[in-house]
Amino acid sequence: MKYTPKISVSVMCSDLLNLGEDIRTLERLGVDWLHVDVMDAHFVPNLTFGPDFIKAMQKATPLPLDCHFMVTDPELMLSKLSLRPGDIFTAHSELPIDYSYMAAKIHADGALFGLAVNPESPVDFVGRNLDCIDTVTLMLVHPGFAGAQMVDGIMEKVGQMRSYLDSHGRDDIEISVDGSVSAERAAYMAGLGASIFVGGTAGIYRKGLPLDETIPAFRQAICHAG
Ligand code: S6P
Ligand code: MG
Repeated sequence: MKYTPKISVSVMCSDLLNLGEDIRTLERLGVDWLHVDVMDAHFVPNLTFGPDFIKAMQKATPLPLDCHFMVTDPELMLSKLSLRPGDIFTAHSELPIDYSYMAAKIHADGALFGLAVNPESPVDFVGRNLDCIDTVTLMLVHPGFAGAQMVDGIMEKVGQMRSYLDSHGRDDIEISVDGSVSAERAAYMAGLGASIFVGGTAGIYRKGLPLDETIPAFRQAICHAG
């Protein structure tokens, strides 16, 4: 397999009043990244975490933070953070921004820069920033909420994005999938070229099932696919 599959667990799905304990469990179970959804109630109709929360998370865990900014002003967010080597800063491709300046700052800290693509956005929305990105996140749901329903037929976009990136000389860019990613769907999308799987209520925080069960099952699914 060309890319090492990674599990990025969505923090907004955890028990926030016991987050410290949850983080210890996720570390013990060997998840790769923690996914932090930042929402501003403008770019998406919901409000979640901000830079101070990310700073607290950086102190709480050595795991890379996979920060997904669903905001209209990602540059403001970047100005309020110092990223650690290995952290990921993902902004949205729908904003009319030339990200090269922000990406240079992020890369100078040893962090990664990614672009997210909403379900209705075409794959070539990443085109004008192709030179400065390390990852692409495909939204499989309309962003804003955990537990949302997957958009019909959207998983096929993984293959389309993989072809687009490969044919533009960027076969090194890893594809992340975010939203209603179950273990079964993750295995299917691993076969189409995705390698980063955001796990929320569909894959990791499943009703009535402990993390000790869901995480090994999810790992098994993504490691034996593709
Ligand atoms: C959605 C957000 C996601 C969610 C994740 C939750 O706007 O970007 O990262 O946290 O989708 O997973 P699930 O399985 O509940 O959809
Ligand atoms: Mg997200």
